[in-house]
Amino acid sequence: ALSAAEREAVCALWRKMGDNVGIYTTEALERTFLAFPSTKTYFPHLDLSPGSAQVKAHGRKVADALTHAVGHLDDLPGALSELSNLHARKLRVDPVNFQLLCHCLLVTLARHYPGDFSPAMQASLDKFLHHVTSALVSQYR
Ligand code: ZNH
Repeated sequence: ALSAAEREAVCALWRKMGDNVGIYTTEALERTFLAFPSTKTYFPHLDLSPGSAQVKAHGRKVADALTHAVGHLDDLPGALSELSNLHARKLRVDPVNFQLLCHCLLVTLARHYPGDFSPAMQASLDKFLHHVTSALVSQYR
């Protein structure tokens, strides 16, 4: 689990982001699709071109799920169980792809919050995203 200091770092950055979580999650998705094109195969039904309204809408949903997770750091598996079920059984996303998206989320946040992105902040966010990923892939078998 995250230490008190790690939680505070994640929560502080989330408070600072406010309404921008959706914008930055969308940027992270765009970076993921560009840097790791194989991730696009899960979205054949969406327009993935830069600036796409569909990617923006999807980014907002993923952002809301991340914000929900920040609010439930004590029970991520419980808070994300429905989403885990969706990704495992219906979407069948290979777990490796979560690491790629998480990497791009870190890069995006480092770019927009350079002054906040100390090594400790990076480690805290990485741990948070790792726990989110663990929760999301917990129903894979
Ligand atoms: Zn996912 C969907 C979240 C990752 C793929 N997602 C989704 C949603 C959400 C999410 C919230 C919506 C749901 C509903 O609608 O109900 N994801 C998420 C998160 C994460 C993720 C939080 C991490 C962090 N995903 C992911 C990945 C992938 C994916 C990595 C691949 C690559 N998803 C997906 C898909 C979908 C989703 C395909 C569906 C879309 C549509 O719209 O169709």
